[in-house]
Amino acid sequence: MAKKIFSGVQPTGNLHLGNYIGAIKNFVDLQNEKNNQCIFCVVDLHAITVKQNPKELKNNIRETTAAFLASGIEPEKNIIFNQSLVPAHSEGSWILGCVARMGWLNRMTQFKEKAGKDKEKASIGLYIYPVLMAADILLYDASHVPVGEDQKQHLELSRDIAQKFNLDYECPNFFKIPEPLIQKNFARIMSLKDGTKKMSKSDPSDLSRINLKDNKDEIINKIKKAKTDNDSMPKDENNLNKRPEIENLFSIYSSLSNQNLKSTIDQFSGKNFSKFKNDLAEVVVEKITPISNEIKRLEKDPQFIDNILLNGSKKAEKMAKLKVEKLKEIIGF
Ligand code: AQP
Repeated sequence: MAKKIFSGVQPTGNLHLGNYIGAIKNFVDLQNEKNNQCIFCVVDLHAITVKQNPKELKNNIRETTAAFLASGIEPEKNIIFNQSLVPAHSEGSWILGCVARMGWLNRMTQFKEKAGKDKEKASIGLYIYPVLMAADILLYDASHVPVGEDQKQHLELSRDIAQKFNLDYECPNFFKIPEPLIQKNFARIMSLKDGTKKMSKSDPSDLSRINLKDNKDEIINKIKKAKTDNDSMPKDENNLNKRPEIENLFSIYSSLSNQNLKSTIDQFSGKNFSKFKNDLAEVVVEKITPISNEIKRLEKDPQFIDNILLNGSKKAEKMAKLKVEKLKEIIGF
């Protein structure tokens, strides 16, 4: 069945292997499925929920777009744009914010994690981040939303908002209820330094992640330094969940080699960790360095990237504006 896909990535710098395996790699697979219509958004309005340096933000918007292109997302086949070029996202978000309930938002674990202990000082934008995400998705009648596991809760909130709006305003099919598309395997890539923490752009340690712009030597060095444990090579999947660092490295190898965890375990059974790390580095270098080189090449031509975003935003604007107009009519504006 043809799907209408919407997904976004924040232009907050340091795009990493987790973003690639958990999101961008799937975007490429989805664009290649017959008849799918895909909209990929650089969600810059989401990025400013935490303070950004304006110059860096502009560069990061281009870098994220370059990462889409370098990973194989084709601008002719899909819509690629940045959120702030389409005002309907902000407008829709306000209206949906009047539908969402405080109790729902209070349950969002990402806010709790990102706001930390001092939530009084967190921006209101960070708190209502999932409402903007709901607007992003619902304004395009997206049927499916590919996200990493960490975004599942936000997607469920989008579904709740859509259902409540349809019910409150007695327009049963106005908002399409989107389905999450979460990979069954390797949905969450963890830090190379701590297997219990997700790999993240904002981790202060650069050694915790493989950046999509890392070169060969950086990748090899980071994998060499990745945390392991003192146990022997796993022989099966039993107990692997008690060895998060090992499970993570085996997951990365499996995902990039397009094989399941069991095949990777069998492949390295009886071998030592240095052999495994060498082979892992080889697989990561093979996958990531062409992407890294292409991102750097594209970044030398900012005008080219800006044109892609501008063209994409014109197509996106047409759809989102129409939906907001209908939304306003239903509300009574
Ligand atoms: N570690 C991860 N494993 C799998 N998927 C991941 N994603 C992010 N981290 C991992 C997925 O990548 C997509 C884009 O994410 P984002 O950049 O919009 O937001 P994020 O989840 O906040 O990314 P970070 O790296 O964790 O940033 P910070 O450090 O700022 O919080 C999403 O689909 C996400 O699931």
